[in-house]
Amino acid sequence: MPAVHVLPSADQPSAASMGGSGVGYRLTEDQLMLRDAVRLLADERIAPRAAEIDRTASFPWDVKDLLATHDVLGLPFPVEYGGVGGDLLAVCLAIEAISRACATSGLILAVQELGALPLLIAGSDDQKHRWFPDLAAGRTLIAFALTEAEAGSDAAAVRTRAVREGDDWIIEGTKRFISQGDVADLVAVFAATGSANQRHRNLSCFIVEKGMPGFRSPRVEHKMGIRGSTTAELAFDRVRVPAENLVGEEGEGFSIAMQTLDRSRPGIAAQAVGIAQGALEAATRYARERRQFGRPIGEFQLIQGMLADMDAATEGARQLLYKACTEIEAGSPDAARWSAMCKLVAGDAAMRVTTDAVQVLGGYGYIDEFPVERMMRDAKITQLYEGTQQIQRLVVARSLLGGPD
Ligand code: COS
Repeated sequence: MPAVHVLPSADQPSAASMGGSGVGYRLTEDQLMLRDAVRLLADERIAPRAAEIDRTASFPWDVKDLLATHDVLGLPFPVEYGGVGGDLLAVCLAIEAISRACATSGLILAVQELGALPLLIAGSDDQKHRWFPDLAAGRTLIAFALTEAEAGSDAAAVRTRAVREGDDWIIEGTKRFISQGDVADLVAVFAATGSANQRHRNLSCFIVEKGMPGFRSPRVEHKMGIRGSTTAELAFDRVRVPAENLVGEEGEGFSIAMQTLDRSRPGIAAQAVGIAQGALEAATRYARERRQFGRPIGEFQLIQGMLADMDAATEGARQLLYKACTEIEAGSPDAARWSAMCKLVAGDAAMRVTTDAVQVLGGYGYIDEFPVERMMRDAKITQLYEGTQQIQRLVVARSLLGGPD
């Protein structure tokens, strides 16, 4: 037997780059049942609405109610606050199953989780009792407002300010690109409470409630994809927020936002995997039925090769996503890397797979008689929001190399 050559420790791959903690996953009975039930619900009730939701670009309140009625919106919330107590993998299985039919609808659950995460991470027991039962039941919606016109990738550059006045905070500023910001009842808002040179200790997180004087949504963006999911600008004109709406400690906002993204990016990866799966299935169906040169185009090797690559890319992204959820749920110290990696791989897979699906359908792929052009438009956002793919690479590289560059 040849001697095993041991590399000097500095040259050895880290545990992180060798599969993490070694925690494996196997979907539990409950998770399999959840996945299948949500898939059926999506096939029967959401898929028939998807094209119309896209065409009208209006928020699908009926789908929100459907997800609420079937307890899907309760998944991210603990049982003691009226939720279902699903783990991260369960939430992602549901987002994937819904997004396979309609990416806009999958985002309803993803945003409900995203908006609630600051409270889940740093909220007090009182805050959870106050807001979670309604959120878990889907009676209310919550959004997450970090991004501003000048603070996108550079999340610490937030200019919205909150100033203490007696027992209240006064919030002034504008947020941009806030998913479901105009339809939400609550918004987790990140505002500067310190000085700019404190940078990562400068932000604090507040829950702003719909109807608070001075809080409004002046406009909704016109978008390429996820058209039924409203993307709002939010304006805060001296909005008075009581001190009990501060989430966590003053100055803790940046850390809360980063921890939130560690758990929410897998939700976007799940949306991407669902979109890719939907496109793969549509392209496969078409390849079986469409006849050219006297036979189904699925009999041509060039089409077979595309379908095989699409399947492999989708499954690869799915397996990384499930593994990432398991690592993050197990408390991996490398959660940021797992989260960034799964969104990076799944977002790119969704873009490639949906683009190839359009190619398999040829001219029919380019018109709205078939769903793949919508899926291709929807896929693009998964490479952009909750951190661009460039930011995901930066997070992974920092984990490998250590510290900011
Ligand atoms: N969890 C907890 N803390 C974290 C963290 C994480 N995942 N990532 C960073 N931090 C902490 C760091 O430990 C550091 O703390 P100290 O000051 O105590 O050392 C601090 O936060 C600053 O970290 P860093 O220097 O890495 O911050 P940067 O300003 O360089 O920003 C990126 C880091 C780029 C990763 C961050 O700004 C980011 O994620 N940007 C994208 C934002 C985004 O996704 N926006 C989409 C809209 S929100 S839906």
